[in-house]
Amino acid sequence: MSRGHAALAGIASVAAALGLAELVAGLIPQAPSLIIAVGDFVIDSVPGWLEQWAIATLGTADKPVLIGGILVISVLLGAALGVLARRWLVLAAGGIALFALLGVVAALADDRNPVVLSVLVGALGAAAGVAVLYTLVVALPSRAVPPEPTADGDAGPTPALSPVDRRRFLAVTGGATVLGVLAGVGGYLLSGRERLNDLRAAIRLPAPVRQAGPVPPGATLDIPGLTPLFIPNEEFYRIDTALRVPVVNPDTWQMEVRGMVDNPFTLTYAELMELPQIEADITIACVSNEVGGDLVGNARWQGVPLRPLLERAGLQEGATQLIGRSVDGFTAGFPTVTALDLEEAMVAVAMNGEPLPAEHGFPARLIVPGLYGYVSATKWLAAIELTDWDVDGYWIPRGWAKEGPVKTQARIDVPRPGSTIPAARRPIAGVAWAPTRGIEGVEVRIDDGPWQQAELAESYDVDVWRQWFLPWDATPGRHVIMARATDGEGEVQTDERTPVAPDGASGYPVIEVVVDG
Ligand SMILES: Nc1nc2c(c(=O)[nH]1)N[C@H]1C(S)=C(S)[C@@H](COP(=O)(O)O)O[C@H]1N2
Ligand SMILES: [Mo]
Repeated sequence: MSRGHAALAGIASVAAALGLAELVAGLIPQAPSLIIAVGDFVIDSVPGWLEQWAIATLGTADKPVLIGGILVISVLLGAALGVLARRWLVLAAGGIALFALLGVVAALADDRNPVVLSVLVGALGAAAGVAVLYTLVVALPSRAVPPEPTADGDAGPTPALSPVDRRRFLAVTGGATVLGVLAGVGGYLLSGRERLNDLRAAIRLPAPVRQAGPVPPGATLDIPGLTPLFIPNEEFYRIDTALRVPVVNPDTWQMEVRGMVDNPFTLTYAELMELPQIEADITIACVSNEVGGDLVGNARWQGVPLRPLLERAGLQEGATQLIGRSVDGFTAGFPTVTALDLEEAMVAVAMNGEPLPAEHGFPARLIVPGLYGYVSATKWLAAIELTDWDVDGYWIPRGWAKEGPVKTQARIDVPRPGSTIPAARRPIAGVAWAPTRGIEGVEVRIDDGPWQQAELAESYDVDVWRQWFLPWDATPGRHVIMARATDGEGEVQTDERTPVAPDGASGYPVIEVVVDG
């Protein structure tokens, strides 16, 4: 058998192994996906700066890239094992078993994965892989007539394939590969998302005791290309360390309030939904958002305010930090006083009028105005823990600041940075945010001209970003446009350029456009 054929056989074996493992993982609710397990293991093992670099350069594509990388390595490994199998089938079979074992070890590193099911998934995958490899490398070719020895006496490790057998070999190889891929995709789709959407659709949100807004008509500007006041859920930025979105069943979900409190308690989803809820429009932002970036968004959130929950728990002396703990182990902590001071700080259950989407933390998450998400916005919330200030959330030992207040920022949306536009009278427009402080003014500077006051859309809530625009007679040539915001306390945003680490990017947004003559 040629090297090429052997490599194909190896790839088909790995496809069968991964496919069956993913299918089993999708069919049995608690069984882990080994691919996801390896990915999670990688995320947990890489240094913080590398993880942050991946988020910064790849954005939301970081997860597909990681999974893609794992698959590419698997295919290469499969090809190598196929070639190896020509002479040393047992060794190659051992390689497949080791490959599966690696996945099982990664799965067991996460103690949410049941041991028996993890081993089962790995064993079935390995068995499928070895079976396909044996069939293709041994069973099929052995029916072929052994070839005449060549001049140098080397007949090859396994017999060459006759034309008929070659066709049969390619059919079986292709079939195994296609079946493996289909099983893998099927398993991924079966992994609980569909069922979750049915559960979400059945939820009826209670009417809030305090409503957000109302949003005055003047709060939105009608300028093509300008970011809307509310970002639809499907378009809302998403940042988290979760490779597979946690699928949390609201019927079994519970949230604990515990730690340095006199009366720790637990709430079921039904109990949480019976508590008085508020609604609030809040702009949230990621500390990894570059100046001019889009890891920021505004939504209407609904949920149970934190303060009454903390009062019920009874804060102990020294409980200076509130830590949100996710079902996946992620943690984020911020000063307890923030939760007591801000009426809008909440355990959110809804986003823009519907139960939280799975990607944004279903069934419940924390939302705190004015704090970056990495210290506050824990999704898939499992517990609220009251601690002293010494306990650190997930990102703190990875090089990020302990406190994460959102920096005042403006962004230029129109004209598109780097675009070429016709010479005409047209608006320069964007959004600016300083949650909890509000935006009082935005100024724009074109080339070396003076700072000009932009027109602001009407403000109705300090926690919500504000749209702004400046009419501009665009003259032919290349232009540099910058902007800066002033918050509700009269503080102009700093022009000092800092990177996103450790506490958020600062500096004026600057864009360049070319105006056609
Ligand atoms: N469980 C969990 N919650 C999390 C995170 C995470 O990695 N895991 N990331 C946080 C960060 S860094 C941000 S910026 C916000 C983003 O929320 P969004 O994805 O709904 O926009 O979620 C926060 N909550
Ligand atoms: Mo973030």
